[in-house]
Amino acid sequence: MSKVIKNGTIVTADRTWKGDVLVKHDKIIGIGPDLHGDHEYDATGCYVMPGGIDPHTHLEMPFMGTYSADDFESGTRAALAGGTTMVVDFCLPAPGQSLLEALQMWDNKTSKACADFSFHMAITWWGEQVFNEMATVVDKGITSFKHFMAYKGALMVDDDEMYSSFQRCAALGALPLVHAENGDVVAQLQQKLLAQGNNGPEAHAYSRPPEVEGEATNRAIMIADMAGAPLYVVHVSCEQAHEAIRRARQKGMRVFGEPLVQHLTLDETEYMNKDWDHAARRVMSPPFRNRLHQDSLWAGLQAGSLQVVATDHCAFTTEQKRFGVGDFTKIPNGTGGLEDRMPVLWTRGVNTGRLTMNEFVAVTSTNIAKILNMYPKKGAIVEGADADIVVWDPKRKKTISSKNQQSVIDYNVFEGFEVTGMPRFVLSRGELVIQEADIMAKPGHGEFVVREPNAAVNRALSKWKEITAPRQVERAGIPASGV
Ligand code: DUC
Ligand code: ZN
Ligand code: ZN
Ligand code: ZN
Repeated sequence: MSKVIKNGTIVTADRTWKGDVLVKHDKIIGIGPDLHGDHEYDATGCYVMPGGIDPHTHLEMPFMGTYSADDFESGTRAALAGGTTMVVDFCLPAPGQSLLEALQMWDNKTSKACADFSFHMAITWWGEQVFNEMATVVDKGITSFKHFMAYKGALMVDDDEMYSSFQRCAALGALPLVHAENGDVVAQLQQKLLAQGNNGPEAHAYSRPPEVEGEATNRAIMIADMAGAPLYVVHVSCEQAHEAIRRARQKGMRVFGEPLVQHLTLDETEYMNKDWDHAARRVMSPPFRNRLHQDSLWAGLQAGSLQVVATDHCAFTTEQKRFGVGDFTKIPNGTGGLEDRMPVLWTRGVNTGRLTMNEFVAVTSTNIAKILNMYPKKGAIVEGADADIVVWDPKRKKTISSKNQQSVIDYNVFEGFEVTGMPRFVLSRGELVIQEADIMAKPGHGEFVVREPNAAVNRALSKWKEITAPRQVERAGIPASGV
């Protein structure tokens, strides 16, 4: 059975044109004027774009003494409702746990996924077993490894471990990712604030100033350079981190930066709200920043120094957030956003002129597929690509509210946002899953997407290694080599 999306304007990362899109089974098989199929979907007045990809989610993840509330079913249903047809989630081995065992656990969570998914593997400890298992993980199609530079005593790795892992990534053609915050400084600031009696959610932001992020981002970039690895910095929230990425890229280093839709649109005043629940619900790391940082992130997306927009969807209920009453360090870190990323970014980005439609497609889909090596299977409207398609109605409006969201939590950090621009139809590998307010997502439809390692040519960063290659100096009377 074939399907055709008719009378729309196709918008990709590089062009905009009128045309129909023909789908057979799970693939796009034709693009052109006046195509016909067994089922026709009317895209008059709409933009036909590659489905969104969220490169950063935490579904049903054990974290800070609890589990994030959205699982692969509610999380991917929320994603589809907002035009996102694929998520890349984090597989998080406990320190000391086998990567392969953790992968099996994560795989078991995905049986009810409604949309396609992939994983990044977290490196939470280091040893020969991890070194060896990383190769198997890459063979299984997971070609990115996440490193937490914060969460001291839990997930954090030190520079020794990070340098070892980055070198291993370079050898395997894998992409290292970092959560860049200086965990030692954060831990000290947390203790100092608590000792001063500063225990509310606003102290969360004081304990994680932009400097801790800037320092860690610079450090990770330099370590990646010395290891000969590219680098992807998750949730870039401030100018200090963005500046480090910009500078590295200008030097020819292959460094990528990912702002979140939350940091682009919500600011630090949220933590000053008199309502404890309101402030705690917005506790995430890094915290929301001020307007100057937001402007820096928007500028980065415009200039190309930041390439993708994610959510870091890690949703906790109010009840879970209340674990931190009296001690902000116990508030589970994380916010939702999967359903809202595309409509909010369109409304605040495209409708304001900050992003072109093509840039919108690039940062929500195509760039992500390219950086994570799944293009053009994902992130593209071309013949042969997976038919992950969003038919975007630029006039469709809603007011965001927790009352009609797919996430299982009891609030929404974007509550009250008016959005203009939402999906009319969404196809996930050729299946109609969204038709305006009707959600036909099927648990179990989602499949694991295999990703390739980087070609060798994509791995090199600066010339640091060649410049510093050891050269022995012969000296009279002294043997050139020590022993
Ligand atoms: N930050 C969060 O806010 N939640 C999940 C993990 C993270 O780094
Ligand atoms: Zn068929
Ligand atoms: Zn993080
Ligand atoms: Zn995260």
